[in-house]
Amino acid sequence: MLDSELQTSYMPQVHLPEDMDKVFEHEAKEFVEMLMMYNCAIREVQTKLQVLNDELSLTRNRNPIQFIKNRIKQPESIATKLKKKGLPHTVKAVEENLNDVAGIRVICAFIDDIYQVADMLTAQDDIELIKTKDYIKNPKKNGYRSLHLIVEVPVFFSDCKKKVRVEVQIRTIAMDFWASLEHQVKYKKNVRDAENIVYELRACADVINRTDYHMQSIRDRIVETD
Ligand code: 0O2
Repeated sequence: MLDSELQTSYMPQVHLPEDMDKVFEHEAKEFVEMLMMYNCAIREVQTKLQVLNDELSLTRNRNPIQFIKNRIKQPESIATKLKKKGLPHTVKAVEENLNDVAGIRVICAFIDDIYQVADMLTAQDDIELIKTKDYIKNPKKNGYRSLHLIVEVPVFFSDCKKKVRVEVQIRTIAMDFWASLEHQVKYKKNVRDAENIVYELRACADVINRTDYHMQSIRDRIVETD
């Protein structure tokens, strides 16, 4: 059983299953330490983003980032993903194969802010860009749009330094609004009229995309007159 001291009071959003040591092959303690490490990596990347936003707010009177959300993948979801990929339920398998245990979502007002934030973050010399998936330039069939970056950030502990992966999803407010509703359809069973809902969501995604670009062009005209 897990030592109660290991219960993640510093990670209140993580729900540890009762049978952690069964689920994670007797590595429950190491698993909680791993979650702590991902939690630290989230804090590091989130601070970097907040610093960039503060600086731009002061120097250019602009706030490219509207708000930031973060989440640690729940142990059950980690176990499900490992099973799906045919991998053992071990800390090593998680660290080597899962990119999204630590997740940060950055919400911007305009599409060009998304790319500016991504460029500024990945230009930092302690951030290593591992992978980019640009679902804005190449939207998914269902209409999903977002820029995904997998980055590695060094986290310094008392006796070692570890490079930790974080998935950063950057999208507009409208794209986020769309993705939240679509996520509900995806994970809810027996949704009535699902086929039409999928079709209508696809249409909404196109409207949102046109509106995002239109809003940006209006913003540009306003800025030009400054
Ligand atoms: P949750 O519940 O949000 O954590 P990979 O093995 O990493 O290459 P993966 O995980 O499919 O493959 O990567 P991808 O495509 O970058 O998607 C990662 C995350 O993006 C998903 O995590 C979702 O959060 C989001 N996402 C991707 N596609 C869609 C989509 O069509 N609709 C919505 N609403 N979100 C999407 P999870 O683990 O699937 O889910």
